[in-house]
Amino acid sequence: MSSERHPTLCQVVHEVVERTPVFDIHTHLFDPAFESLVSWGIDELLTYHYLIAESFRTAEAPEDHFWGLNKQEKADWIWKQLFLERSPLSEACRGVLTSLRLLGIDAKERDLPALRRHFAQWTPGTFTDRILEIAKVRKVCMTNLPFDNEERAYWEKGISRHPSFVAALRLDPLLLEWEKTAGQLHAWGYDVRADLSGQTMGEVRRFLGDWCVRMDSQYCMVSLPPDWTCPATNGTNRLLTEAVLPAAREHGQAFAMMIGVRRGVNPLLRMAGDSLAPADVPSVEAICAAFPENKFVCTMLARENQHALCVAARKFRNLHIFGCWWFLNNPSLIEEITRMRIEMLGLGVTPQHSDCRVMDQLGYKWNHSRPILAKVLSEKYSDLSDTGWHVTRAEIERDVHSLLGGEFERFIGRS
Ligand code: HDL
Ligand code: ZN
Repeated sequence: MSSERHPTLCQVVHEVVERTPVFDIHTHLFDPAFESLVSWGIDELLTYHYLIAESFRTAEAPEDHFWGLNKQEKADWIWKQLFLERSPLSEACRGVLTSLRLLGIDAKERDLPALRRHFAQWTPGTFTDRILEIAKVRKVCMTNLPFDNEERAYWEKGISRHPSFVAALRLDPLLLEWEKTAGQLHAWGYDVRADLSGQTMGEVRRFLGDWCVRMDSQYCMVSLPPDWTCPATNGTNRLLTEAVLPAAREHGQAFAMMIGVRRGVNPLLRMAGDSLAPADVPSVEAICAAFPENKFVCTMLARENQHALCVAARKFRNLHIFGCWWFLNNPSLIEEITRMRIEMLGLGVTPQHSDCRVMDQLGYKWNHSRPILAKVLSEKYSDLSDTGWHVTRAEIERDVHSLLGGEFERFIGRS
């Protein structure tokens, strides 16, 4: 492999990637100020929906008893099914153990009650600062839903924000469940109608402006199903093109589209029951072409869409692609996708985000992804050296900062 021809270069690349602080551009984590919404600790780690899906495969009709258990009982069962009765080889299982190791917690005794006792040393606030330090994460972007009553209450009362947490305005209820959401907006004083008539579009723009300002949101975002197409004359696309995109231009918001989820293919798994399907990349190209003044950020869930999405990003400078999302966040696929993206887009991409739901996961998700990025970059810099072009450490540091959130900040106008 070409990196073997330049071992020193390879060592420098790995060192720089390991130590460069990252902007994690999409997570489901909350600033500790959102108290009741903060998820951390071993029982939250073990009841992550990825592990619920995996543990359900190990027993007959587990849903009959699992959903009736409390959080600790659920974690006990998952620990037994996935860690004690069989080796925890999956990426999500490995992640639990990496997170514990990075926190200095030794799991080799396999004693879950003893593991729990370690977490008593922290509060949500001190744990947050410790995990940000361990994971070398300089900024965490949350997923923020003004439509969620519990979260909205924190925004409306006003909170003292943690400096490392920023907000993104999530719009799934507005774009995908308008009939229900119209009632919420109307109750909040926005003159909107379920049939989108009257002042609806202007009032939705006013709602979006109010929340972009209140949250100081980095960008607006939506998760779209695989059958989403553009152009189209449905309610989703009318709200998107007549309200969301104009508001995004007015308030300097990029618009992030996460495309390919099929919700609830197995309802028995509840949040763990979502799947995927290949989506329509020409629709991404069409919306970028139709709205050249808007900035689009995009990730797609199907492995089959990744090459075409790279080509789309080559065609439209107002399109920035990111992440190995969800079912793609596995070492074999991260390496394949990252290598393809750098070969086709150079440094104009954000290779990874964590999608963490549990604060502890920042440790493992970045600890697992960094070496893969370093491996691919080492190869590419070695190939560059073979042409006689030798990069300096400072140039490597510049490039890695760019890939770990710096280019994204430039793209969204927040650098
Ligand atoms: O819609 C999304 O943002 C997805 O990331 C879902 O939250 C999904 O459940 C998830 O957690 N993926 O990692
Ligand atoms: Zn997510």
